[in-house]
Amino acid sequence: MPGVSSFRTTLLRTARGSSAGLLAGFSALAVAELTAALVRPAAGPVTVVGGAVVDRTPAAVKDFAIRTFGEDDKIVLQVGILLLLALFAVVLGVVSLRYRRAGAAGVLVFGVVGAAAALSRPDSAGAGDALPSVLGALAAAAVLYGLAGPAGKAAPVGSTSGDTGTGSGWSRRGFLTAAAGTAAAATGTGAAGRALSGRRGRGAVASRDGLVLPAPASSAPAVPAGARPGVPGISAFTTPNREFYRVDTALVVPEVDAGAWRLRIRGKGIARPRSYTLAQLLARPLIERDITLTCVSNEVGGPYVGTARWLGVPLAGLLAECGVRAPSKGGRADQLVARSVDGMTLGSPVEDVMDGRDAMLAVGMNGEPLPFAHGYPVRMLVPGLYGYVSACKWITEIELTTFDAYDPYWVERKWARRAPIKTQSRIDTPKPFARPAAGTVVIAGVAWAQHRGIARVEVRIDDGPWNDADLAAQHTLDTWRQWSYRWQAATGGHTLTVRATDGTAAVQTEERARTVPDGASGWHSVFVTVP
Ligand SMILES: Nc1nc2c(c(=O)[nH]1)N[C@H]1C(S)=C(S)[C@@H](COP(=O)(O)O)O[C@H]1N2
Ligand SMILES: [Mo]
Repeated sequence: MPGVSSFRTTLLRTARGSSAGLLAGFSALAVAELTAALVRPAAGPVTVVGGAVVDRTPAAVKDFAIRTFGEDDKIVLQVGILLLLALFAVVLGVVSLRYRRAGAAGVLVFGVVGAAAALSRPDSAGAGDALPSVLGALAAAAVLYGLAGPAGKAAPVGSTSGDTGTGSGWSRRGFLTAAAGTAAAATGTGAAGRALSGRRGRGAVASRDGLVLPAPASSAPAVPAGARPGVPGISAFTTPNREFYRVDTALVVPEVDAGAWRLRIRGKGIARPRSYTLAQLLARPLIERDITLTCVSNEVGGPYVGTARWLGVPLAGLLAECGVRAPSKGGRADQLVARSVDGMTLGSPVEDVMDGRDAMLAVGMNGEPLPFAHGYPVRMLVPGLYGYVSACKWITEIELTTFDAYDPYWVERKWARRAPIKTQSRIDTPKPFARPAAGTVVIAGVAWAQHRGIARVEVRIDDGPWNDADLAAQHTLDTWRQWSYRWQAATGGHTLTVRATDGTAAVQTEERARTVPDGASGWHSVFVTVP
C-alpha cells in the first residue's frame, strides 16, 4: 500500500523536521541566555522583543491587556512570544529538510529582529546588547543545518530503505543521537546562563538584605482606630506589600545593586549636576508618611489602588538645595522628568512637587526596604498624582525641563501630560452578584481623592435617594477613607451605587470616562440579589 507508506514517510519527515526546528530554537534561547547573563541580563531576546512589543502597543490594547490579564499581562506576553517562536521553529525545521540553506538563513532573520529590538530599547547599553540575539541565532542556524543532515545524502522520498526514509541524510539512530546531544548541550548552556544571572542578582539581593533603614526624623502619625473601624470585607487600611498592586512595563524586574547605584539631578536651573549615593540620601532627615497610590489604568471599582507607609527623603528640599525653584517662585523648569534604570521616563509638575506636599524619594515601604517590584532602592512619590506622572520606580535620574520641551513615555503614547487623581469611591462589600440575606446588610468600601481628602460618601439603593454613609476618621488628606452604610435589604435584585465628595466640596462625577487619557470617572455600582 504505497499510500500508507508515503503517509508514514511524510509523518516521519515532519516529526524529524519539527524536532530539528524546536531543538534549534531551544539552542538559540540557551545560548542567548548565557550570553545575556555575561553581557546584561535585560538584553535577552525574549525580554527585548517583549519590551519592544510593549513600547509599540497602542494605549487601547495595553489598557485591554491590563484589564484582561491584570498583573499577569507580562507572563501572557512572554508565553505568547515563546509559542510564536516555537511555531516558526517547527516551520523552519520542516522547510530545512528540503531547503537546508534556506532554513538556516531563516533562523538568522530572527537574530536580526532580536538584535534590532535590543538596540532599540531605551535602556540599551550599546552594541553589546545585540550579542545574545546574534549568537543565539548563529547557534540555531548551525543546529538546524547540522540536523537537516549531511548535504547530498538525502534519500528520495518514498525510498524503501527504512532508516533513511525520513528524508535527511542522517540514519534514524544517527539523528536521535545528534538530537539528544544537542538537547543536552543546550540544557547545559541554558542552566549555566541561569546560574550566572542568578549570581548577578544575588549582589542586589544582598544589598537589599543588608540595608538597615534609619529612623525617620518625622514619623507618620499613628493610624487612628477610627480610621479603620474593622468592617468585615473592607480593604485593609494599610495594604501589605505582597498584596500591593504592581503596574510597570518591566518584563524582568530590575534588581539594582544599591552599592553601585547613583541618583543624578541635572537640568534647567541647576548650575552643576549633582550625584547622590544611597548612603548620602539615607544620611538626610527622612520623613515617614501614609500615602495612597493609584494607577491611571484603574477602572471604576478596580483594584489598582493601595495605601502604604512610605519612608523617604523630602524631594522639595533636595531640589531646592540643587538650586531648583518652583515656577511660581521664578523657576525656569515646570516639568520634572524622572528616569529609571530601565529607561522609563515619568514627568511631574515641578509646582506640585515643591508646593509643600510630601513628595519624596522613598526608600522604605511598610517598614522594609522597597521590594524589588516596587522600585528598590529608590522610587519617587507625589501625593495626589497618578503613578504614571509621579511614582518612578528604580529611579536613577531627575532632569529639570519644561512640558514644552519633553514628552515622557506615557505622554508619547497619548496619555495626558498632567494627571491629578480623580475623586473615586469603591464598594468592597458586598461583592458583585452576592446573595446577602434579607435584613441588615453592611455596604462598605473606600473612597479616595488624594491631597484633597474625602468629605462625604453617599450610597444609593436602586433609584432611591442618596443616603449619607458612616465615614471612618480621615487619617490624612493623602490617604483613602473607609466608609460603611447599614442597609435594610428587602427581597429582590438591587443595584447599590456609591459616590464621594472631596475636600473641595466637588462631588464625584457620574460622567463615565475611559481610563485613557487621564483616568476613569463615573460611579461604582454593584448588583446583588437578596433571596
Ligand atoms: N520605572 C518605572 N516606574 C514606574 C512605572 C514603570 O512602568 N516603570 N509605572 C508607573 C505606574 S503606571 C504606576 S501606577 C506606579 C505603580 O507602582 P507600584 O507598582 O509600586 O504599585 O509605578 C509607576 N512607576
Ligand atoms: Mo499607572
